[in-house]
Amino acid sequence: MNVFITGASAGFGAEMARTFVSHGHRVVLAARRTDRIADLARELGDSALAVTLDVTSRASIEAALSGLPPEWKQIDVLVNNAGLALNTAPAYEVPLEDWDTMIATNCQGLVTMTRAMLPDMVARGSGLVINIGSVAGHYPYPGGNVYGATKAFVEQFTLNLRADLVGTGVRATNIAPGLCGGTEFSNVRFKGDDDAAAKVYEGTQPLTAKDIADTAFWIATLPPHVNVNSIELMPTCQGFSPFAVRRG
Ligand code: NDP
Ligand code: 8X3
Repeated sequence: MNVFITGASAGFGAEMARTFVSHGHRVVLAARRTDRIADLARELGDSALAVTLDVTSRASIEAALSGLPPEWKQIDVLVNNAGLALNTAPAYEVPLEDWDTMIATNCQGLVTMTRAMLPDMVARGSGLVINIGSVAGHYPYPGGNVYGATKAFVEQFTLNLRADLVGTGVRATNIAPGLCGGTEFSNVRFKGDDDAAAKVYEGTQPLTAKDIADTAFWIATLPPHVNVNSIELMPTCQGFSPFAVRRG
C-alpha cells in the first residue's frame, strides 16, 4: 500500500510511518518541517518519501500532490493526522488567532486534503481515509472550546463521508484517542512551556503513539468489506467526571 500521512514529522504521524514501513508498505511523509521529515525518510529508506506540506494552504496541498513522482501517485490510504490544540484558556479569554489556526488546520486542512484525494480513490473503487479525531470531539472539558469543536467536526465529517462513499469501495474511519503522551501535542498546546506540558501526563500511564499507530495499521489492513466508522481509545487510567454544578 501507498500511505500518505499528514503531520508525519512528529508524534502519531512519525510512528504510523514507522509501523507501515516495517510491514512492507510505502509512506509519503508530509509536514511543514522539511528537516524532520527528511531525517525520518533517511531512517526509513526507499519506502518513504518526504514532501513538505502545509495543510492550511490549498496551494501547498496542490503543489505537493502534483509533484508526487508517478510511482507514488496512487494513494491507497490517506491519514489526516496533522492537527493541533492551542491554549486551554476559557473561550472569553483565548486569542482569536488560536481558534483560527485550529480551524484552519484541523478542519479546513483535513477537508481540503480529503477532497484532493477522494476522486482517484472513487475512480479506482478502493481506498481508505483515516481521520484523527479526539475524545475532545465527544466530551466537553474546560478550555477545550474550539479544539473539541474541531474534533467533533472531524467525527461528523467522517460519518458523512461514509454516507457519500457507500457503494464506491472507499472506506473512512475516525480514530478518537484520549490522553496520549510522548508526542509534541501538549508542548504545542502550551506554546513551548515544556513544564506545563509534562504536568499533563504526571502520574499517569497515557496511550502512546505506538498504540495509535497500531490501531491505524489494524484498520488499514482489515478486509475490504469491513469499515470501522469510528473508534475511541483511552488509557485505562482515564475516565469521566461528573457534571460541574456551581452552588451558591
Ligand atoms: P504532534 O504535535 O506530536 O504532531 C502534530 C503533527 O502535525 C506534526 O507533525 C506537525 O508537523 C503537524 N502539523 C501541524 N500543523 C500542520 C500544518 N499546518 N500542515 C502540516 N502539518 C501540520 O501531535 P500528536 O502526534 O500528538 O497529534 C497528532 C494528531 O492527533 C492531531 O490531530 C491531534 O489533535 C490528535 N490527537 C492527539 C492526542 C494526544 O493526546 N497527543 C489525543 C487525541 C488526538 P509540522 O509542525 O512539521 O508541520
Ligand atoms: C487530545 C486529547 O484530552 O487533550 O485530543 O483533548 S485531549
